[in-house]
Amino acid sequence: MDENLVLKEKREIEAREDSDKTIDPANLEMFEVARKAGVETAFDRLLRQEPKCPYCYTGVSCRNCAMGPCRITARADRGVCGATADVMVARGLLRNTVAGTASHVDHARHVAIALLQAARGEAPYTIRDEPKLRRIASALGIEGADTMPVMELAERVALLALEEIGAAHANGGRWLRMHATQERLETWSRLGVLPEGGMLPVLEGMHRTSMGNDADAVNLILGCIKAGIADGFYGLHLSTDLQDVLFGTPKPVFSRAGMGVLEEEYVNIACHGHVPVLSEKIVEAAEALQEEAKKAGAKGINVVGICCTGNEILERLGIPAVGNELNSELVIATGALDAVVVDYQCIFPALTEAAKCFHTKIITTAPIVKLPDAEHVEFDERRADEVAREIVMRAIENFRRRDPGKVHIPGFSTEVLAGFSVEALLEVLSKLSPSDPLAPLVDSIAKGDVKGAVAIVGCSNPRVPHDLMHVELAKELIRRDILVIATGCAAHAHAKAGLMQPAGYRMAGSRLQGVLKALGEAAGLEALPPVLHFGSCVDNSRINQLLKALAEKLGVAIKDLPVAASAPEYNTEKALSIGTWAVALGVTTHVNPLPRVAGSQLVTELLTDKAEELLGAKFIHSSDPKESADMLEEVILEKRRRLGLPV
Ligand code: BF8
Repeated sequence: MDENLVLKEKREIEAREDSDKTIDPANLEMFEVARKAGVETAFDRLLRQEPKCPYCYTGVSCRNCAMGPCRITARADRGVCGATADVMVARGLLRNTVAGTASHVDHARHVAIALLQAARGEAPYTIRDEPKLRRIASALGIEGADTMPVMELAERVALLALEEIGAAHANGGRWLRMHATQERLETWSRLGVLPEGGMLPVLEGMHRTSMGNDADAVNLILGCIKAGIADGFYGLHLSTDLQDVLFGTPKPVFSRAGMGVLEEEYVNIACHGHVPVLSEKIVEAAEALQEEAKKAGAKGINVVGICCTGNEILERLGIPAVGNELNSELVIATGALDAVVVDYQCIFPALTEAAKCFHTKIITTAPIVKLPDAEHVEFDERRADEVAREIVMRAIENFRRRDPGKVHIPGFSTEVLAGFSVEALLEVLSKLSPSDPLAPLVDSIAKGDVKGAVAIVGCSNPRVPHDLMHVELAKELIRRDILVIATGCAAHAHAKAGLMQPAGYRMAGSRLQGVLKALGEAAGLEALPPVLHFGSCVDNSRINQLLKALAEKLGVAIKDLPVAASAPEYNTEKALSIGTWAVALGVTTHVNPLPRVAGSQLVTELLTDKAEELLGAKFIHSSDPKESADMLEEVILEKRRRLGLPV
């Protein structure tokens, strides 16, 4: 137990003025508006949680059975069952990790079912990227992948996906083998952490952490790694693969980011959550119902995106991004949103409270995500068009109830270039080197013009000044000629800060600037942005796709590449499982705030030291952007030294 950590954080949080809580100028402007309207936000509620429970903070508490709840104190070095601090910390971490894996695997399952229904003509979706479907089918070993009628092939792929997700026994793990390198498969097999399928590590993780089971902290952490790997391949990769097949593989697309994308004279609908199966249909329905909006007195319909479903419709359709998770309540306080349509994950229960102060309707759609005081319109892929139409019509009707006197839209929005799938990136690179697209990137890395790359990913968290770590860390890294790739709420932060527009290349170091300019000009742009928008959180799969291609091209393991990752404002369990996957891949990963492991020296050492021996990567932590950049740069320089590259 470390009360000092808890009290230090309390002091820091309580000392913050509004201007210390966020670097997003729109959020800052909205704090005042929200207060006047009586809207409370996560920033306010956080204060009432201080000081945090020191036992939970450091992971030395357990409520898994009814002999407790227990905690480790000066006079109790074990829980009632005998669990030690190490066991409580490891068990808690595994429970969090499997919850993250469960979220992504369930998302993937949802998309696989939509594909299956589309293939059988039961749901109104088409196959927008047939070549990708055929490539995936072929990599999965489906015979006749090149010639089979497209819907028959889609059905085969969807059924195989569902089988792989639910696999209860080792079945070959075709999705895993399609996307993992041979070296990693061997490493994971040696450690006994190869997951059988998507669901089993979750089931097993819940089982082994229940009372009277696994009490070996090292073994429990291996369970975390297994769950992380399951998330990466059966959650993230599977979702991205099938979403690209159904909705198209992203290509570079210009749009705007920030609260200023709301339009006062339009019906504003925000899509919030994660799965494009719903949000794509909302965009289509909004397009079809523009005239209805005009009849209601609006100029038309303006769909915007929040969080990851926002990233999905931004990267494929160029829909503007209104903000990330910590913008979601304050966006409602603009009074300009006629509906917020949510599916699942990262939806604050408090949204309905904020909405009560305005006319805004919160519309839930998933049977597993209902909010008291929200309207529920259940989404069913088979009736997707009908449901989307009904939701959009409700938003249009609600526009009539909007109180213009309560509308306050901050004027901030920035240009963003999104849509960097690996396929799109290779297309840009092929302009410079048609026969060997990766060559220009590899050459730039070898020479040191691009020193390396860092993926900045994950959430926002009011414990950390909003967007500050994402943006300041990215600025530090690009200044040092390190390319940044971003997804999730991090990508929203970078977009709002202008780091995802071509003109942003000037913020990079001179050598990286040269590369961004050369690549950008080849693509008909002023330059490539210094931070590339790789999509939503499930699109972290695209980062592995790129790393695998680079590792295979260079004939080295991913763990030897000059790359690293960071989730500098993480909050969700999903971020934990993704981070664990990254370390399992061999990518050293920076996290902030500190995960709840400080109460166990054994677990802390495993994650921050011993993992390197086992996997070639580890977790690192710092809450300071400059220090974090130093640590990440050192990881990259060390890899360069080992590869014999100039540093
Ligand atoms: O899946 S980054 S707060 S929105 S968990 Fe959630 Fe975190 Fe945002 Fe996307 Ni990812």
